[in-house]
Amino acid sequence: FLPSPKTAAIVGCPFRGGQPKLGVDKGPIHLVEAGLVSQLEELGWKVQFDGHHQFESLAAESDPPIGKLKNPRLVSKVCESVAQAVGGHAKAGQLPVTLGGDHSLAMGTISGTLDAYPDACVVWVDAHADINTSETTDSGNIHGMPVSFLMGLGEKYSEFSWIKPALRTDRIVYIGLRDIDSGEKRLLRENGIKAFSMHEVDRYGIGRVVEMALDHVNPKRDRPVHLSFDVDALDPSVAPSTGTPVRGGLTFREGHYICEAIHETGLLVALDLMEVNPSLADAESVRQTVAVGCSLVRSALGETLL
Ligand code: B3U
Ligand code: MN
Ligand code: MN
Repeated sequence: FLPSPKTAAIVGCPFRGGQPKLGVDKGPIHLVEAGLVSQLEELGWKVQFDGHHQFESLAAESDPPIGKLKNPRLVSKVCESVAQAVGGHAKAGQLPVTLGGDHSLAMGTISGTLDAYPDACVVWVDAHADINTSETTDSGNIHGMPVSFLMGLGEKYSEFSWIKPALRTDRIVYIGLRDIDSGEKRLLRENGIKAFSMHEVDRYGIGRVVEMALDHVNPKRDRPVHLSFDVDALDPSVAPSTGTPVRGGLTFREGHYICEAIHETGLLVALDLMEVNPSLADAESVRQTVAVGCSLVRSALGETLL
């Protein structure tokens, strides 16, 4: 789908409004400072990066909860601007690589991708399903809800009216799940949404899981793919610096394998790397998590082992 020479556009999103922990807004800064831009250039990509997005001007004077939703106006405005950035890069034939920041940003990135490529499918790699609605959420944190907004599930709020419910339930597949709220389990079941939890990764191995996942959302391998990778999909021993680590996650290789296999399809049109939080854990854990984040992006953009 992408013209040559291939250009990646880094969309740095220092944003934490979708969850309560400090520091996740520093994730993109650390990923770029670790050398991500030059690493991608070494893989043969042209890389466009004109600094991280600034969201300060989007803060409302007052942003009280709407129902259970926390920071709703800010999250909505930020995601709307991210949707425009990602959609613009995609329409210009570039590969947007969005660095989070918390995963509420995917409301923006996937909206942008579907605007440019209405036929795209989503591979969502995460410990969590992020499909709570304003009714099912316990935490009120919008990073646990982007998928429901993209699908138009749950109550509609005028503050989020820019979001088109453009994501079909059969155009997303999950890999790595292991911490799903009961309301989310019901939503997945009732909407027939395909998910490969860690149980399926154990049973079939990551190779077959990725193949089955793509068979579901992309049977003819002709649809553009948006890969939304939450670093907490990885086991906390591999990626400790993240807001909601859950044990029993993907190994280093399983995480990279997903990225490599999606690169091999030649169908990747957008990538998110979310929830790297350099303020959590010790310096060595932060270095390790940032390094893993960079290497996941490199794998998705074509780095091979041989
Ligand atoms: N499902 C919970 C927890 C959670 C979701 N995403 C993350 N944590 N990172 C919630 O808050 O909705
Ligand atoms: Mn997530
Ligand atoms: Mn997660």
